[in-house]
Amino acid sequence: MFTYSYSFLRKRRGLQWLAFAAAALAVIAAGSSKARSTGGQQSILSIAEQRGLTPDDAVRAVKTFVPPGSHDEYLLFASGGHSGQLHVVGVPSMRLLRTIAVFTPEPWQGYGYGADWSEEALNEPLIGGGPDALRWGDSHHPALSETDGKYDGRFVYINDRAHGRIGMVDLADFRAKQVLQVPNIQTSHGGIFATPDTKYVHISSKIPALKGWDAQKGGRVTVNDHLNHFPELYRGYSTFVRVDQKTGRMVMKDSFQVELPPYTQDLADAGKGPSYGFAFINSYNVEMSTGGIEQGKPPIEVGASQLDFDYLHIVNWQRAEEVVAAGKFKEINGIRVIPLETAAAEGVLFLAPEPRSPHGVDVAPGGDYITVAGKLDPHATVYGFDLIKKAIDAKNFEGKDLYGVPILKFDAVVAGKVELGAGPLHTQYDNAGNAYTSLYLESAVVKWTLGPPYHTADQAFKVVDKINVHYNIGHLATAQGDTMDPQGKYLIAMNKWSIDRHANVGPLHPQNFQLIDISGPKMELVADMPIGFGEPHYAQMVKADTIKAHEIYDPGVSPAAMTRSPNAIAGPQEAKIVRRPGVVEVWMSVVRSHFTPDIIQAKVGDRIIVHLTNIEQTPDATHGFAVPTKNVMVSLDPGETTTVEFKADKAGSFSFYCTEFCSALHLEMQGWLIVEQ
Ligand code: RUQ
Ligand code: CUA
Repeated sequence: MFTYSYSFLRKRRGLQWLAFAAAALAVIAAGSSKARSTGGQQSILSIAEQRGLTPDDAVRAVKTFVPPGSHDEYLLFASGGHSGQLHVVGVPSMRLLRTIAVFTPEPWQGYGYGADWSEEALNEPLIGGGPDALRWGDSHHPALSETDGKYDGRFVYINDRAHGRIGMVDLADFRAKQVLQVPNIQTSHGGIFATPDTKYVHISSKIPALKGWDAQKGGRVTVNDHLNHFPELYRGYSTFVRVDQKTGRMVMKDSFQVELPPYTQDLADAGKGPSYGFAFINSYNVEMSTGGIEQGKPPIEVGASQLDFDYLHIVNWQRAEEVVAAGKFKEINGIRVIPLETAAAEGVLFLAPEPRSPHGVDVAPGGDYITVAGKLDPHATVYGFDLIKKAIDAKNFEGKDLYGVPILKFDAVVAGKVELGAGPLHTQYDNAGNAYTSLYLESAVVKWTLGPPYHTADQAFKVVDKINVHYNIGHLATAQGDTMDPQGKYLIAMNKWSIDRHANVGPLHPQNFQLIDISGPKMELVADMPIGFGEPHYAQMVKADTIKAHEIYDPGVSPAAMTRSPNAIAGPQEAKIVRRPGVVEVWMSVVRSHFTPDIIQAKVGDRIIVHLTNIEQTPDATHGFAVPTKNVMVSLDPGETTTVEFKADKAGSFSFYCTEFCSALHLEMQGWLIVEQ
């Protein structure tokens, strides 16, 4: 079966390869007839020799190989960072399957180029002021929807770190359907997370913003002096955005905010199981340093690190619902807000000290432990939810902060501390009571044990393994590792620097995802994947068969509403052009290889409205509708009806065309827009 070169074996890792070959033979002998019949095995070793691969490389290749035509077991939904988008990657093959446009226009998907809601959403002026058309976002933390604490494959939400925006992607068709501006928040970080039932998605502010923006509207302090009144004028906001269970859309009128002190709130996570109804938000800069070296103040990174402790914020959102229902809120910029004093007085908000300047806060699958990673401190601090609950009930407070928020006693709520290494940031979990924390400064992932009931007290909170990654890891994601159904198996290290890991494509290197096999007692690095498009932050990994997207739309469906569009037509026979003063409205059918009508006549200044129906019912029969010299580029999937509107602003003939190579006569799939003077 195998022919191998003895000189190769002798020269190089002969014994290892012999062992590997024997093992491989055994596998093949025990395996399918398919493996035996391909006839390709004879050259495995000679290929390995030619390519300079080691037996370990061969193991890695086999672990990650997904044969042509086969599918990956998991899908990774990874943020696209300041590309503003969301990436979908297959695991274990580490192949990019799809990028979904969310915060940034994307012509391939016809996103933000004249069609339907995406045009409006991306052109909506910001609450509180901003440009007419914000053309970027910084996507950080995706959150798949959950039912009973498990991913349910319905929707995915993602925040815009640069703004208080949330994008919602419908997994029925992998398209963004809503970009919601959350009031009173300028920048965001805490979340998105979904509550275990997706009743709410949560987002909190990053850098505190002017309280409800009202100081901007002629408050008593001038703009120049705002920062000198930081503790009075600025606030953070924790937002519970209500989700419509049928459409996944976020509904502002049923949402509410809890006002927070102007500490810099960082990451956040949802309670589940025993901690259902609670949310946990980290903070740093409780010193409220604003920088300003010229004014004799310390730079922020120094000013924000003066105290030994910052505060973990504990929000009882079920209590908050009652407080809102009792009318104890103020409406600010269209959302119901529980003022800080009310939140403190009514048992909505508590603080617990956490060692200085932490970063991630991650709730374990059982909802029982909450890990706060040290960033500047080499430890993880693990809080017990039972301890938190007990301390709240017993009013075991060490005092109150400046704003009257009760502070729980540190020793009363901490279940364990683990020394992990340099620069711990984020934590994920497996199905055996282990935690995995990224070590940014050390470029490593460390595996450690949780306490009872997973590990006995003497085995609890101990480091059990560590692996190097390349390089400067930020987030990490284990398979379903932030749900109540963690799978173990795989871990993705999301590295900020790649340095020498990939071919040099210029000074802006790709980010580097690394796949780590965590199924055995030792973690094993099995693949690198360059991400040459934005800087991913967090990702979530879900069993691929949880998601059941459509292959085609039913005839005439508008993806924005997922219902049949009133402007759908059945075929070319229903195509028509209707003219009114200043408006040309077209109902156009699109099919291989023709637009009907294929000539549209208009006058300069006319508003042109085209309702396009792709009447195909064949998977992959996507067509485009692109108009040169206009920002009009629509992508139409099989069955889809979409409307595009634009202005005929200058005279001329414009040859619109189909942008997808859809058929042998694709190149003939074009028409004319004639604009008369
Ligand atoms: S961040 S690398 Cu999630 Cu925005 Cu930690
Ligand atoms: Cu339709 Cu090309």
